Amino acid sequence: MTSTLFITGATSGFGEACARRFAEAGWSLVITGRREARLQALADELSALTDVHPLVLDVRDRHAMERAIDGLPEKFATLRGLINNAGLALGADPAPRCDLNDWDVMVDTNIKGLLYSTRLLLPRLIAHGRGAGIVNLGSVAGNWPYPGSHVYGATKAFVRQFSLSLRNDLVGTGVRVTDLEPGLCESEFSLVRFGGDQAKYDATYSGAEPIQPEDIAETIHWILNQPAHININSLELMPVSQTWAGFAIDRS
Ligand code: NDP
Ligand code: 8X3
Repeated sequence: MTSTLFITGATSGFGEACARRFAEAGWSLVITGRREARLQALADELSALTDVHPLVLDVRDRHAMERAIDGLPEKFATLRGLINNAGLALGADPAPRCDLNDWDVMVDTNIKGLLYSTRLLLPRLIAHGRGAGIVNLGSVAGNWPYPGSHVYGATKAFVRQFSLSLRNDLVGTGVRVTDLEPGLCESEFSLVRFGGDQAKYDATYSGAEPIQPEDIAETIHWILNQPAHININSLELMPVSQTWAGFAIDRS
């Protein structure tokens, strides 16, 4: 049986690196994202290696998601993998200075978008059965609070709890679920977070030897290729340069 993978957010970072990694390994791909030109260029490139179906989609648009998934060609009827990767942080200011619109976008993308793709694609994963798997992109921010992580971290804590809970409901189907929780990784994530501010991007990664998208793709490839009787429940990884913050104490 062909192995087919659905990736949300394949136009940059982890999603793009996963598309390349799994195409090299011969998996068929459904790749998604909002930036059509990038998505099409990736589809054109990877079509030399495998079947690729690009879907220009905003994961926040439930009805567009339903239509696009309903309309998938028959050859994508069953899925061996789903990588719920589309997501973002907006800002890192203290909560009292934040814009509620940014909080809406994070909740709608990181939580609701992930719920839509999961629920809409579950029948196709269950149809594949034993050996299928979902990898949800959580974050260290879902485990460890840091100043400015508030809503972003809370969305990733949701992703962790939802991932662990979902496993209960999939018992007997053979479908695995993993919450992958990376720390500092170099991608457009920080350009998005800081509104395109290149200086803040550079400061975030400078001297830190951050994890690279290709490292995450390799990890996800490992997770989805575990023997069918093994579920990696959660996996947290950080660059060696990153550790936990100490407790903050206000002495004013
Ligand atoms: P990037 O910014 O490089 O990639 C994010 C991807 O998500 C893009 O392909 C983007 O595509 C897509 N996306 C964002 N919003 C939407 C939307 N509304 N609809 C569809 N696609 C969307 O970031 P990363 O690759 O680093 O991040 C990927 C995931 O990993 C995110 O969930 C992030 O929270 C998580 N993560 C990142 C870490 C890091 O340090 N980089 C660490 C831990 C977790 P487009 O704009 O074309 O729609
Ligand atoms: C992104 C990792 O440490 O910037 O999820 O929150 S961090």
